Amino acid sequence: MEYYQPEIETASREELDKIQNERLRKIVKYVYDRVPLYRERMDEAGVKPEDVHGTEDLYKLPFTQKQDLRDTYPFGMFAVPMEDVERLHASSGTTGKQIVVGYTKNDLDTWGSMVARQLVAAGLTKKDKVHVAYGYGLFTGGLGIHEGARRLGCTSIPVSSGNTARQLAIMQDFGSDALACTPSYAMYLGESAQKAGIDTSKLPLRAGIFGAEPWTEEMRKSIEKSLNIKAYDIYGLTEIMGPGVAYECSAQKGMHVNEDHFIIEILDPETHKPVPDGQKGEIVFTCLTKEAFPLIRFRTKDIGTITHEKCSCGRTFVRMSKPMGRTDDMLIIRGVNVFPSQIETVLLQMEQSPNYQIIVDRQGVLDTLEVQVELTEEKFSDTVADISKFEKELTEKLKSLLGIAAKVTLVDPGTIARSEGKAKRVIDRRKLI
Ligand code: DLL
Repeated sequence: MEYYQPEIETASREELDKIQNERLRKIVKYVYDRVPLYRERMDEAGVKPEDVHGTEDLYKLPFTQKQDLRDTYPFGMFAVPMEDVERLHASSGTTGKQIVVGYTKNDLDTWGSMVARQLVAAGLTKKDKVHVAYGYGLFTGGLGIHEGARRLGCTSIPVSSGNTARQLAIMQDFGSDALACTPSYAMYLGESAQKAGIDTSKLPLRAGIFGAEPWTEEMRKSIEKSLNIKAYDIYGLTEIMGPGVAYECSAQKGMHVNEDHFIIEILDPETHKPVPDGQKGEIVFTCLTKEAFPLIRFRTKDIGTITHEKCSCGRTFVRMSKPMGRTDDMLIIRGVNVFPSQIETVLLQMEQSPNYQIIVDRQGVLDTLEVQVELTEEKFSDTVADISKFEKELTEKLKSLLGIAAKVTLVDPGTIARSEGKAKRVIDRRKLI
């Protein structure tokens, strides 16, 4: 069995506990001294850094969530001055504004080795060429995998996302050994390869490093067949580290969480108390080593389970399940996080009726997003030319805010069903879980 850092990936529970306890004490003091939000929250809760001796005291610490990042936008929760920040990344927040995170040089080094662990767990070595088709840019996927491939000594092929014909040509001509992208894009690449008559069994490609969105075992099988590879799941989120938080090994029975850098808790979303292994709850992470942007007890809103059972691969890190849903309304469409409230923001900016409905579907292997917007009586009486101008403007605004294209369908006033309780804004016809 190959590991990237065997001494830590197979460390005993006692050693891991010791590392976590020491690092937790240090990071709690670090954030208390450097980030006003933590100092205020901890003072309010009557907790001092010295009250936290180890993971058994985690429950004393206040939670953080996406809203905190929005409230302190852009850099209010950074723990180092900007001169020590080597890179910024961002992702969408619940309304128009992005949330921003930062990495110091050491953070980028750690990130690289965590992703390198994933690549080794997927059977890669420095001899391999890693085709990175996650988006490069503020999204953590592209540059995160890139950092890991670099760290392991692989040859990176930084293709970024899009332009499927070119992706396939590169895969054939350069001989990519591994493909890293969202599972839905991998499905699309597989389907396109078949359509183009490419015999994937003749390609060197043998592993896929897929994550950033929910995907099923059926999708895994279908990708493995069409691309003739073994597909591995990886999990991460912008706020914590992007890809590099948890990864599958050859056993493929859950994702190992990099416990020397993160503590995972599974909490009952109502009581906030830990649930036993195997029971569903909200996934909460604490960063143990990050310098620029260490989050303590960050509520991911992802629902999942963990197990401490021994894994046949020899790794001792706890394993988390695939996320089984979310406690909020975040949708992931073609790998992009979309909140219904972002759409509402655009409509309100354009002084439109707040009656809308979002329809997410899957055509072939691609997610589709349609926004049905009810015209106001006033707009309805406009000329056809005016209405079509409005439709165009709305389409453009949505695209620029969401980062993906949505089909806008304007409907007559009063036609979107009114609800007596919570409005049902989203109809998701994809079968993902
Ligand atoms: O998606 C980071 C990432 C990039 C992970 C590349 C893996 C590979 P965000 O855009 O902030 O970050 O989205 C994070 O995506 O809270 C989950 O809901 C979802 N997610 C991420 N990985 C998986 C996965 C990146 N393997 C949000 N399975 C998370 C299911 C996933 N959902």
